[in-house]
Amino acid sequence: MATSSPSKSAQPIDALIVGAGFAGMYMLHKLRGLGFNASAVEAGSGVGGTWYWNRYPGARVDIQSLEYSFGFDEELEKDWRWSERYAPQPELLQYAEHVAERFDLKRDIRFNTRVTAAHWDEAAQAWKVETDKGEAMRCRHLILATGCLSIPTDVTFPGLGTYKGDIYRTSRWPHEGVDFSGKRVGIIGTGSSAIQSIPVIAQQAEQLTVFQRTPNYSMPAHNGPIPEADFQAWAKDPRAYRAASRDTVGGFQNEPSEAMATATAPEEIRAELERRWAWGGFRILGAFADTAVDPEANRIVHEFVAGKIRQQVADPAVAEKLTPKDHPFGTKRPCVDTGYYATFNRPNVELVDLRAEPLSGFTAEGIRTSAKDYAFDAVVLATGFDAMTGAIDRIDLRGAGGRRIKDHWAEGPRTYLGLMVAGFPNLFTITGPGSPSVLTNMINSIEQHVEWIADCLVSLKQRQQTSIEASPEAEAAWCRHSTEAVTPTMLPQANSWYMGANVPGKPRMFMPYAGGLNTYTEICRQVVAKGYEGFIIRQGDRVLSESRAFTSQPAPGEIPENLLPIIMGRLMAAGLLPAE
Ligand code: NA7
Repeated sequence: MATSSPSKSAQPIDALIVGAGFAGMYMLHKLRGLGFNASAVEAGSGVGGTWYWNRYPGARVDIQSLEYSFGFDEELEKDWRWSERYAPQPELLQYAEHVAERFDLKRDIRFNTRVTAAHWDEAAQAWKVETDKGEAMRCRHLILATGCLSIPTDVTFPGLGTYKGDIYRTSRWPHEGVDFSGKRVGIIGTGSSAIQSIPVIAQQAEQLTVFQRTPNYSMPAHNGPIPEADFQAWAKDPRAYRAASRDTVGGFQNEPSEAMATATAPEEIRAELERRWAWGGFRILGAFADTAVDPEANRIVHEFVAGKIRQQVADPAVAEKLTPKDHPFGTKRPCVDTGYYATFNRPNVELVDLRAEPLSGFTAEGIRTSAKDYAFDAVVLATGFDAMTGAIDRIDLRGAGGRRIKDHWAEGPRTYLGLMVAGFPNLFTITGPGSPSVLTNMINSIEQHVEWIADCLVSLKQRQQTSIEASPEAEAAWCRHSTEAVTPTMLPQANSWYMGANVPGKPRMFMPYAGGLNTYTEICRQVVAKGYEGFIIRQGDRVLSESRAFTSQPAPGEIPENLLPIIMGRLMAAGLLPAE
């Protein structure tokens, strides 16, 4: 830690926010509006977070823009018009800039600056923060708005350094864009970033070769102008529309059905899935109540999607390779595409199945697999992120007694409500591990967290309390509750980034909270209503309020009768319910 900063003797600011994506921007605006002395630090040269970094061709949001936009300010809402159902990245970045300008946020954001260390100073009841610019800052509250998918995985391939062509990462795309005209291009990965960029790159490049290790499920966006009926549904009462979005499992409207696929006639299943496929995007996820829990119900939806892939891809062998087989439908975040499968019908596009011919590494000319050498002018790495914990792990973060977050999270990220960590006073995470975050419409999750944190800071200030931290007991109870929420589902069966499975050596743990945004919001409300249950609140070293238990679990909703045996069975097998 640097000790010679001129700011060292100054009073700590009320809050330092790390990150100026949508979460950081709203947090800054909210706290300033409440009279707090707050500022933000951002690694990029501009606002927008995800939409600042991920500028690859075809990048766009996978939740409808009417729902993926801020609802905290009525005037902002009324003034902004999205051009398409699913806005493209440039428009999302323009929106972020518009928000920053409208609320004059940039004057309190330090750009091109990365926080490298943050240590809790018990005596001062403040965080000492350092940046890569050598600055030292102090703040009462440290709020990590660092994003869930902001640090690319450190994927390396043998011989990568010897490759003579150009290398691009979807997550660090050049701001000036890339012209692939007349080029032979290879792309590694078939996650959402690749699935969005492949159709666009294929139209430009002379030849595109897609290296696929694991196929994903992808639904058509049917993108275009926002249908008038959808627009009117929002315009007639934007408040009610937002409230309805927030009061859902996923933070977006999805027509959730209570019907069971296993108890529905095949022709009705088909009609319902066709209707939702024609609607596009994530609507299919709400078709049946048992898809996420019952393997048979899941297989029914899988078969439908596999049929759709066969319909779109002319060569049956290629269609077969593009069909997911290693994970149940919906256990990884499904992709939303524009012309992905049909792209494989183009004469200039080739699919390489890395399960059949594993990738050996790079040569000076391109990529070598066990079967042959491929020559490229450019290679795109769409290889994913060190999700949810990556950005936090990279900060030398030490709480009370110098405990490192890395040690605290050695077996996976443990938090209370995905908002705070035991032993790390006055440290908040926005959409952190243990919260619904990546299983939801991020904007709605961000707004809920920002408002909860702001209310908490107001409450502390009014009572002249200097610190709040999660009790170890409440943290343990939240981890147990999170495990109970996900165990009955098939979500843990996939080798997904939700599980940390895409990063070698990362502990396997289902990181987001799977109980639903609506349930989660109610839990957070109850925690506050009970006087910040599960938190230890201090004034200096004096404990003012200490309620260590976490009891705010709302009664589970009606569970359909034929799902009960599956749910109970899984909970018992996991030791979460006593065996009968
Ligand atoms: P993803 O979804 O994590 O996709 C990464 C892809 O890269 C995936 O297909 C991986 O295959 C592949 N990959 C990663 N490492 C390798 C190596 N070493 N060799 C071959 N292939 C590899 O990241 P995205 O950026 O596409 O999307 C992230 C989220 O952003 C997405 O879920 C949306 O919510 C938005 P694998 O599956 O590991 O076999």
